[in-house]
Amino acid sequence: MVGSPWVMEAAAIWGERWSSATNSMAKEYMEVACRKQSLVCLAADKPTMSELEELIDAVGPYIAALKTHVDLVEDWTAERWGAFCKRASAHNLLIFEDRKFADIGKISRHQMGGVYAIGSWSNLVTAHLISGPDIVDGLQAGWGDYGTEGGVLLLAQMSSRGNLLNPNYTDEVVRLGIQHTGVFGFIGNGSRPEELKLLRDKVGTEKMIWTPGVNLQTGDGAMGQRYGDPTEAVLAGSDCVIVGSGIHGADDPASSAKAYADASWAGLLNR
Ligand code: S5P
Repeated sequence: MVGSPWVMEAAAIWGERWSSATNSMAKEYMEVACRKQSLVCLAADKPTMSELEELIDAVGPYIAALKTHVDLVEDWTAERWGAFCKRASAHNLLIFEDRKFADIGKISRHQMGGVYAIGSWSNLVTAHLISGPDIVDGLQAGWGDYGTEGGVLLLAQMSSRGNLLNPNYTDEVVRLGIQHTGVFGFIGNGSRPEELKLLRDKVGTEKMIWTPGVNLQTGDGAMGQRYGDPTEAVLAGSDCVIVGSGIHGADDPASSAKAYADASWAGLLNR
């Protein structure tokens, strides 16, 4: 990858985020984002394997990462999931299991195993820091148990209304997270650009901020979800917009994914 035209383009377009990134997976993501001109992570929240397979085939060219909730799939089998992950890799997508781990370090480590064996196929996972910073070491050990590597996205903010992640909590998550090499970045609130700007100021340039709560139709969503505009989220400091129903709930997921890709890319070019 070193010296390829895409790397040079990624360095120019991402600027300081590229030059100060310490994490190789972050560079992998930024390069794929440039190749596809998309800062979209698909939240593939579909309950059956066939719907997941159909979705990834339709939108793969327009997205730069894939987010899963493995435990909501009704007909999950290890074989079919393995094939699904291969499909994602064929589209050069990092696979991000949004498990929102929160237990003590040693239990989180074991939860990377179990039936789903998350540590064997995920590149990224989410975690709350409510139990303290050892959870990051636990998750890193969980990947190590499979001889794989990965990065943790810590929830610094949430998109849902009334959430309990107050500014003091956010500050502590950022303070502890930016020091840890096992932390890939932070989840920020994509529905509130002003909150996101503050988060970016605190995080600095080294770590990623990925943001759910993004939809081209801004406003309130189902069950307390809130939505902001993808271009505004990127302008405010988001490196990746996480989009679920805006894509998988659309009549034509492929053209919708393309619209989110265009909106997010415009944000990066203007940033
Ligand atoms: O604060 C958060 C954090 C996450 S990771 N708010 C969220 O909505 N998410 C996830 O983003 C959520 O689990 C879901 O998979 C996705 C948003 O989906 P959408 O359909 O609302 O776009």
